Order: sequence, then structure tokens, then C-alpha cells
Amino acid sequence: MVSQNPIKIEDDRTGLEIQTLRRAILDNLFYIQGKFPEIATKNDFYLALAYTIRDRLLQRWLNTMQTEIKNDVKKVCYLSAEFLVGPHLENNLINLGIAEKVKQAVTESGLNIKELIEAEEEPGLGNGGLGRLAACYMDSLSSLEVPAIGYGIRYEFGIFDQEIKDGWQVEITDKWLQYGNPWEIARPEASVTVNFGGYTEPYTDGHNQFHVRWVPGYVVKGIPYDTPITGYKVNTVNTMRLWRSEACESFDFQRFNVGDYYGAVDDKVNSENITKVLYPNDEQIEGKELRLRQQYFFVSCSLQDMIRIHLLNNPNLDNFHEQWAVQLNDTHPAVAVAELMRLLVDIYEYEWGKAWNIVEKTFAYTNHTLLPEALEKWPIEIFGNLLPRVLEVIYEINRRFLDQVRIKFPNDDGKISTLSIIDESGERYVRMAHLACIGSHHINGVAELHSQLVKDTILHDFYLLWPQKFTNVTNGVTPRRWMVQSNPRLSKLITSKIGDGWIKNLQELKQLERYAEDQTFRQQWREAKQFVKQDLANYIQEKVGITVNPESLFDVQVKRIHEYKRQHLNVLHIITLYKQMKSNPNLDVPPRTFIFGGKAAPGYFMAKRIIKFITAVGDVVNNDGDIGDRLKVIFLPDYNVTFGQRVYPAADLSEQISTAGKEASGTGNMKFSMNGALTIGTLDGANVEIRQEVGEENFFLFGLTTPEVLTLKDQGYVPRRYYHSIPELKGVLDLIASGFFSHGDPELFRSIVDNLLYDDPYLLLADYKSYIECQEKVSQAYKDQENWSKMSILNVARMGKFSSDRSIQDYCNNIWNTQPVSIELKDYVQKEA
Ligand code: 475
Repeated sequence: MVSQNPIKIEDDRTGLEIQTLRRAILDNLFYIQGKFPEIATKNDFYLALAYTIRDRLLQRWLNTMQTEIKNDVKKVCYLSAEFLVGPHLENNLINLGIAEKVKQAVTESGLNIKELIEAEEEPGLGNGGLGRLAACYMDSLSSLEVPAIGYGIRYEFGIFDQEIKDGWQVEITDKWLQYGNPWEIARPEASVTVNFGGYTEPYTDGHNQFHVRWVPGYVVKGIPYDTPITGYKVNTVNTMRLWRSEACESFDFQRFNVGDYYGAVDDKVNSENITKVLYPNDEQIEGKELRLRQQYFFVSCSLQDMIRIHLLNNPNLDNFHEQWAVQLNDTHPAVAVAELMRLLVDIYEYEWGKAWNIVEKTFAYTNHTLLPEALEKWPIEIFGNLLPRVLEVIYEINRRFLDQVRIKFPNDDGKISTLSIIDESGERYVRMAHLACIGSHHINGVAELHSQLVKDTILHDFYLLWPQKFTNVTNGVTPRRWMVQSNPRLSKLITSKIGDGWIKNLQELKQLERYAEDQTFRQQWREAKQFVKQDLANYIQEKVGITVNPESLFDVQVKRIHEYKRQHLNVLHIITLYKQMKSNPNLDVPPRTFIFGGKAAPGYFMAKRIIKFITAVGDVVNNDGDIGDRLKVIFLPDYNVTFGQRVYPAADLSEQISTAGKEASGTGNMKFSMNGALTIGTLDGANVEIRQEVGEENFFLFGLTTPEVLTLKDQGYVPRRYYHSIPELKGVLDLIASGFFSHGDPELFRSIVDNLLYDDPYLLLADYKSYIECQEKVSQAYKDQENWSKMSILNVARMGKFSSDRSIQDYCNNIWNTQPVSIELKDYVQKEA
């Protein structure tokens, strides 16, 4: 029925006039928070503002959803166990192009926009690189107007908050939802159910067709929560859809009815545990059943959701692969290959071959790490008990696959055992990377070097089988968050010279090159850097109570703590410098402030000891009167997206010092360089390509190359040889071993010293000399501020390649075969009553 008096949503309520915005903030405070301004907390005001902004993107968001569902366009589904999106408010203000107006409205309301932005608790739904990459890709997908859904898990507790007590890491539960999350909308009407446990049984249907039925032990409900992902100055607002688990009512009622109240509640608790907490291990698997439950849960929910949406417009699933490009973010969602087969064969009664054809054309797989301890494999026992039907499907995929292998490599049992999805060398395992490779049309690494190593090493036999599947997509980061938002001064300076086209097309930064020769511009460049350095110095003072010299060289290493990333190599350099300064008080080096940040996996002994090592060296150095402010060592607790936004712009030197061949790409390396830090780094991951782009004269290179690392290990690496032949290194290790940094206790860091002397799997001692010499070059270079500024400008000017927009364009062109769709804004007018 058409209403006599249609109501139009857009005009009065969500306008952008200052008065309208002010009114909206107060309205939300009153009607949603239920507060008068006099008693409202900062969080109340933040929420009132956040709802005000959410209201102003809903029109675009709903139009995007509607267009994508109606228009038969191919959609990208980014399947990821982690999305480390960071705070939304400021990012949305920038993307919507309303930052200035909102700031004015907030100020005129007597509030402080900066404080409100900082009141937002960031969703820490990821560990590090992989999760943050997913977030940058969501930003670029929207900014490039590519229809996309990010599917993942709504962890109730994200990555733990880190505190430092007596120099040690302490983990605190991350209660990010406790004061409310204004950005999400629950969609219980789109809930699905997921089976676990139980058994399978064959049956024959009315047409004498053979089928298998999965009789589950228990069933869990998945409820989607949608978060809008705005694009930069476009109408596209894509959706990040995260699943929360809940008990199925039908199940607890059964128990309840037979009087087993506690049993029913138990079911509820067990079901809700699935999405309770993020596993805090970065590049290290724990092999716990709950983790497999998480993976299967979100994958099954997501595939069922895609199928539901697909069937809104299509009579069947025959063309599923033409409508959906599903990207597997590492192997965490790889069970999707088997789950889509199960859904097609068991539920939609597809013939196996036809189903497999759809599956193969749907998925693509990105590998993010070569570290053996991170390669996911599940004991058959655990897998079979939890997902009996899925395991049968995997066996059948494997049987047919191995038949193919036998044709390609006749009489080669070696190939059968190296390629099989099932690892039978000892206890039997399901190898998730193999399932991902077999079920995907493309397989990519995340930087040129890494993609080559994927082909040469861990997936070599798959490469021999299907060379055409393998490709590279070098990672990128979003310049909206990592330049415009985090470094407004530098961004404005850039825009004043070359206009603002670079924000959408980062290659335009090239136009900055000619200003590297302009002395006035270099002065302005330094002033912009100095401003954020002062800001960080204040923050350090406030957080850890240490005064640092804002004129000193800010030498920064922020990332997860891991032996292969070699934070402890950085510390060996600090101790070397310290010893030099002690023995030569007139040593002519610029003052340096070393800044560290990063979390250690709670069960990673060595990583936690490295944190203690950094803080212990800091305690000695920072309190040595002979040293003063020439050397400071700061460990800033709780490194996260928010803190990243503060620290990348303030860095002079970026530490990218992993053992060659170990860091798949790195993305922090890009964020530093885009903000004018120079890099000291090895030829690892994307460092190789960064150096290529910025020019070798603008990059501090040191260390063994990947082939040299392999040769050295082959020959039998003996770290003690370096200890005995480099007196400076011996002096440093002896000083640590003496207990000098541990109040005389030689035990505290024995594990670190002994590991370096007797094992040193990441070749710190082999790279020590080269690193120290390179750091000397850094110090010399920093003395020539004019030339340093020039190098800094050239770094920024040449970072265009590392925008995640370029990465997403590569995925669209070479892997997904998807097109952008522009979203028309239609005001919502009430037609039906
Ligand atoms: C690489 N995480 C970076 C980044 O591509 C790269 C693994 C297992 C379980 C939980 N988390 C993981 C990763 O493997 C990971 O974060 N890898 C990182 O991916 C994006 O830039 O070099 O180490």
C-alpha cells in the first residue's frame, strides 16, 4: 500500500549543517545513552558522536548492500580469522569527507574532537600482520568500489592488552565490547546453524540415489554482526560480517525438558565458547580443538550466507563461481574447500564432478608465512571426531587428487606422500595448506621474494604439478589510515605542493621528487617530522615517565616479538653503542632514542624473555649519568593499531632486520617509509622491493642474502666462530652473561646468550658485524640533516607501489576477475505503509 504522506529519511535528520550535527549529538546522548550532558562521561559523548556519524553513512551502506544483491555482480569474499581494523570514528570522518564540519560542530558543542576520537576502544580482532592486512584490504576494496564482504569471527575478547610489570609482559583480558560498540548491527534474522561431532550414515533417497547424512552431536547457532567499511570519498560502503556463536534453542530445550537443567546450560556455555577469544599466537599454531571449531564455525556460517544471498537472485548454484570470488587469508579458513563441497553434494545434491568444478573456480589462497611452526595441520583424530562428514569429504577430495598425481608422476610414491592432504609420516594429520592448494585456482605469496620461496620450498611439488596456479601479489597498506589520518601535517604539506590526488592514486607522490632539491621544502619537511616527534616524546613521558630528547634520532622497531624478527639483534647494537660511549665519552655520534613495541605470544618463552631483555638494558642505559640523553631505550607497552598511528610518523629510522628468507613481506616497513623514515634492513620480504623503488642510495642495507643464509646453514653454522673472531661482539655477549643487565644475576639472560652461542637459528651472530657497520653509516648520515631530509622525501615520493589499492587492483585483475560497481545514492522514501 502506498502511503498518502510519504516520509523521506535523508533530509532533516542526517544533514551536515553545524546545527544539525550538534542537535544529532545531543539527541543521541539523550535518546540512546539516556544522559543529560551534565552527567555524561567521555564515553557517552563518544558514543553519541559515533552514532551521529553512523547515521550519516547508513544511506550509502544500505544502497551498497542493495545494489550488490540486486545487480548480479561478482562479489569478493575475504575469508579471514582476523581483522585488525583499528578505531573507526576518525577513519570514517576522513572517508566521508566530513572531518572539518564535524570538528567544528563538536567544538561548538564545547567538546574536544581529539579526546572523543581517542575514547574509542580499538577492536583488536587480530594478532599482527595478517589481520592488519585484511583491514587495509577492506579499506581499499571499498575505496575502489569493488563489491566485497569480509567474513570473520566476532571474538568477545580480542588480542590481550599488554602491561609491563618489572620489565615483564603481563597479559590482561581485552574487554573491547564492555562499553558498547556503536559500529556494529546484529542481524539475528540471518542466523545459520553449524554441525559438530556425531556420526555419518548412508541412505538412499526416493530416486534410488545414494547419499550421506551427518547426524551431529550438537548444533551451534551463528549470528552475524555487520560493521560498515567506508571507502574514501565514494558511495561504496562494504560490510564486514563477523559471526558470534550461540547455543541452539532447540537443543537446550531437549535437555531442559528431560530435567537436565545443568546439561542445558553446559551446552550453552560450550557453544558460546567458540567465539569467546582470539588465539594470541602469531605464526605459531597451538593445535587446540577449540581453534578448529572456530575455523569451521565461521567458514560454514559464511558459505551458508553466500549461498542464501546467491539464491535470492539465482535459481540454483550452477553459477556460484561466477558470482563469488572467495579468498582464503592463509589456511585458517581452508576447511572452506571441503565445506563448500559438502554443502553442494550433501545438501544441494550436486554430482561430485560438477560440484568440484564450482569449488575449484571459487577459491584462491594466500600464503603468509614459511615458518614451519605456523603451518597448520590437524591430527586426524581431532578432525574426525569434530567434523566426521567433512573428513570424509576430504578423503574423497584426496583420493581423486592422488589419482591425478599418479597420472602426472607415474610410479612415484614419494610424490604421493609429499602431496597428499594426509600426512602419514607418523601420527596422521590433515595438512590444511594442501587442501587450500588443491581447492584453489590461484595461490599467491605476499612479496616477490616470498612468492618465489613458496614455489621453491614449502609448496614446491604443487608448483611442479600446477605451475600456472602460482602468482605473487605484493602487500600494500592504506594511505588513508597510514598517512592522511595518522600524519595530517605531512599530508597537508604534500597536498600543498602536488594536490590531493595522491590519496586515491599513491603513484602521484612521484611529483614530490623535485621538491627534494628545494631547501625551503626540506625545512618544512623537517618541521613536520619534528612536530610529531615532540608529540611522541610527550606521550613517552606520560606513559613510561622517561624524558627523551626530541632532537635525537628516533630509531623504532614495532612489531610482534619473534626470534626471526630479531629484536635482540637491535639490542646487541644498543649494547655495542653503550660500551663505545662508556669507553669513549667524546664519541661523535648523534643521540639516539630506541623505541620498541610489540606483544609476545603468552606461551612463547624466548619472546617474553626478549621483552625483559629490552627493558633491562633500558634500565641500565637510561639511568647512566655518563650517557644522559645521548642514548635512551624505551619499551612502550601495548603496541596496537592506535599506537602505530602515533609512532610511524615520528620515526627517523625503521628497523626491518629479520633473517633473510623469513619475513614473508612485512607491512610496517611500508608504513614507516611512507611517513619519511629511512629503513635499515635486510634483503627480506618486501624490503627488497622497497629498496628497488626508493633507490639503493636511500636505504641502509646489511646482512646475508637468502641464498647465503641457506649455504651457511648447509655448511654447518657455528655461531661461536663469530664470537671468537669479533672482539666487540664477544665483549657484548660477555657483558650480558656477566649479569651486568640483571643486577648481577647471570641466569636471567643465560637462555638468550646460550641460544646465540650454541644454536642461533636466526643467524644474529653472522649478521652482527654487517649490522653494526651499517648502523655507523646511519649515524654519519643523520649528521647531514639536509641530505637526510632529501633521502626522506625521496622515500615518500617513491612509495606509490605500496598502496593497498595497487594490491587490490592486482587481485582483481589477476585472481578474482571482478569489476568495480559505482553506487548510486537513492534517498529512502517510505512507500509502503
Ligand atoms: C607475515 N600469522 C608478514 C603479513 O601478509 C606479512 C599465522 C598462524 C596463526 C596466526 N597468525 C599467523 C601470520 O602468519 C602472519 O601474520 N604473517 C604475516 O603476514 C601480511 O606482511 O611478513 O609474517
